[in-house]
Amino acid sequence: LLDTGMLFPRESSSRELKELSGLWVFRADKSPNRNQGFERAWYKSRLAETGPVIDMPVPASYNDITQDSTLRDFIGWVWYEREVVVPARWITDEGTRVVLRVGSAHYNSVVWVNGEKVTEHAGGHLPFEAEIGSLMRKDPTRPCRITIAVNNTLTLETLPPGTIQHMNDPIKYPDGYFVQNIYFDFFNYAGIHRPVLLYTTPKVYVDDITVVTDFLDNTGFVRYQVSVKGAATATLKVTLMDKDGHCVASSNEASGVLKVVDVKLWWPYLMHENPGYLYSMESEVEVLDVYALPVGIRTVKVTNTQFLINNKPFYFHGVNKHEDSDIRGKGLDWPLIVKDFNLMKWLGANSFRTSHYPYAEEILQMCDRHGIVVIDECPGVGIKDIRSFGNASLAHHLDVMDELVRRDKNHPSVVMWSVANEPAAEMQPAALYFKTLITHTKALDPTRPVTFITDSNYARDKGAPYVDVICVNSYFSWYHDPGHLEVIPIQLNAQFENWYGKYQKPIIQSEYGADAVPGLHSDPPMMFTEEYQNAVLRSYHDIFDQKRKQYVIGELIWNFADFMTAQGITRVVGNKKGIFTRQRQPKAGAFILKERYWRLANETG
Ligand code: GCB
Repeated sequence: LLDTGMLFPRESSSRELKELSGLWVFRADKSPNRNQGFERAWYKSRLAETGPVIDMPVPASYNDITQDSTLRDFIGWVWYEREVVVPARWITDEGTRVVLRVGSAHYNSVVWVNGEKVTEHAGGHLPFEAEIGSLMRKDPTRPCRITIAVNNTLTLETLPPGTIQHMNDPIKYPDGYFVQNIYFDFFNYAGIHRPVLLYTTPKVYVDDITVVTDFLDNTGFVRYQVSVKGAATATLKVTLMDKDGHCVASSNEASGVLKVVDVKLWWPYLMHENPGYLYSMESEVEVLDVYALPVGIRTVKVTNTQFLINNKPFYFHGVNKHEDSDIRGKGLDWPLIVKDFNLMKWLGANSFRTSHYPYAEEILQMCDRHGIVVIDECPGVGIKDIRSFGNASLAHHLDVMDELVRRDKNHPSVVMWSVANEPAAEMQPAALYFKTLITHTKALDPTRPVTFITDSNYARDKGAPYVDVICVNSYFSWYHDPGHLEVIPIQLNAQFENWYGKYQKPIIQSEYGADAVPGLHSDPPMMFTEEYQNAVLRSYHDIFDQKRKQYVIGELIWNFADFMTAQGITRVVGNKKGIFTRQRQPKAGAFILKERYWRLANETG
């Protein structure tokens, strides 16, 4: 189990922060074995001294930044470097910890500071960090050189999994040719996707905080645990403050329960006139370290027909998203984030799923503040090969859940964990795999329901017995019976009745939709036109309306916006199932959803 916390870096009276966003020096290692950087120890000197370099923005995927298709489609190690000068007091004060934090880098990363390795990390969507102050103090006169090597190669043991296929036929392929096979439907963007930063803490510091909230009548309860590192004993003061900065509860214990009279609950934004209410829980160690955590007080429960937030039924009317946009790929981009939130509110969407990997913490913080509900999905997408159910894969999957829950456990917006998307759940090893994975996740967080998203047959799915909510994807009249809109009512009805009949658990339609190339029209509707996408949506909605008063507790459109995929014969410059284009302009389907979601908002919240 993980032995350190991963609190989001925040400035306070005891902590400073320095963002390293901007231009970094960059080189892809295009040597035949992709390993020259390690063989020649590129981290030992400035990258520019060992070969040609280019400018690379951070955060961003590197793939779409240049005109070079070999970089867009590159597989292997790329090298980033940046020199940074830090305030002298960070170095002279031996009592300061300087932490280097990478928000995320896809997929495997190794980090050096002034030529010395400080950490490595496997996994593309979660943060990692290392204390580097002691290293910087070895030679306080020189700037600090940070080198990060990132490798996007996916194997059967990575999440998502992939395979490297060597093409040895000399008649068809050049010498040494290989390709990356993937089993998921989005472009394998790579690079440093989220901000890299340096932050300081005192030697004695708040390392982790866990809060679990509850309420009874007008009283809120914040059960908390603060872990302090760097001292055997420390005097702690925990203060919970309301939005106006008034103290509403406090304690001097490292763990306990804070009672809040006249509690203001955290509500999703369409259920309450004052949604997304956040208290601030300030943890202060001796007078040394201060960390303020936003806290929303709310409960989540699942019955066999309902999903309850604060004991009120919640109906998910929302979207599936991707972190994806032109030029930046999967790089964190504030204008895009804020635009997407504005569009979700325009639509009346009350929720989304982080398909198919954990999104940036900055996005979850927006959800907390705006009262948007999140199904938090790990990168378990494309588990299709029987070898991906092996022990090494499972061990890594458990580790990723550890890291995900550690990072996201305190977000009130996160109401459910999704451990996978469309795995081959009918395969024999899936039963033990999902039993283990879901039991583990529930042990990490007993307060939230756990699910995975299935497209398997209800009678043969071996993971479904372990989930709290059945999440089903289906593409009737698209991948099955393409062009036959008339089959949707009968097939969708059967889908719901079969799943509910077998499991008596609430059901979310976690994906449905159709590709629409913006501007393509036909009446009567034909596949790939906006009219066809409209017709699919309308037909699904009719059945949702029949079932939502029974046990269907949500509908999430696939997808919020068009997104990039690998090239292939079914994808026309990416997946076009967005109701918005990749540039976030509405297709006709967006207006159908907008009308529907606002109607649902008025009926159900
Ligand atoms: C799915 C997948 C999603 C795809 C989508 C599609 O079932 O979960 O990742 O993009 O279908 O459009 O094929």
